[in-house]
Amino acid sequence: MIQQIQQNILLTGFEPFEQEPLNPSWEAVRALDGWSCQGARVAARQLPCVFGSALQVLDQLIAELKPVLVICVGQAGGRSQLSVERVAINVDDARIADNAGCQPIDQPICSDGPAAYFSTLPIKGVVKAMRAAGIPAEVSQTAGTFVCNHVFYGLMHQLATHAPEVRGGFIHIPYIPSQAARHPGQPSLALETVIGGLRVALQSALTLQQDVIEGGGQLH
Ligand code: PCA
Repeated sequence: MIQQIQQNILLTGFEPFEQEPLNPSWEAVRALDGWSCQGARVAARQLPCVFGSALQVLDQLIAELKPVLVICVGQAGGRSQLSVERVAINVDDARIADNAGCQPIDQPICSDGPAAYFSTLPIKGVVKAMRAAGIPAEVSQTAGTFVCNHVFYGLMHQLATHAPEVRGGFIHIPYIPSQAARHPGQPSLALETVIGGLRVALQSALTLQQDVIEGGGQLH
């Protein structure tokens, strides 16, 4: 009998941080746990919002699941669209303490790593497909310098050095409405919309061989 080997997609979200009762990144990715896309199956996992340990957990998950695609997702309160991140930079510079009370300032994530890594997702294609599906999306030029950028950089370093054939990237998502209700004036997107956008991202990342050539830059 031929045994079918199940291919895994690793999709991560974060635990809540900065006094939020929930993190929409975890709420969205856990809704996709077990979802099949292009013959691969989503394994949704939670990362701690802690410098260092988040990457230890991520590296263990990659070793265990041997995913064909990794997308990490995080909350970016204040943003209004799904933000497909272009680049991870080699620095931790925390405005607030992480969930373990650490607040690194101007520390390299990897002392012998390059200054930056680009996402290996077809970022323009993902944004185009999200918009075509009616989901507000943008290319983002910075993932910040907190735990999300830390995880994004660590992910790309791990893949570049150990599994260069595996695509990886990071998507920031806005608050969901229940959070924005406690932060008057802040934009939000419904959880269902975010989940739909992540489905589109996974589909595009597994099917688009090459990124589309389309403007996605910013003047400043
Ligand atoms: N957002 C934070 C860390 C965890 C999360 O969901 C960030 O943007 O760095």
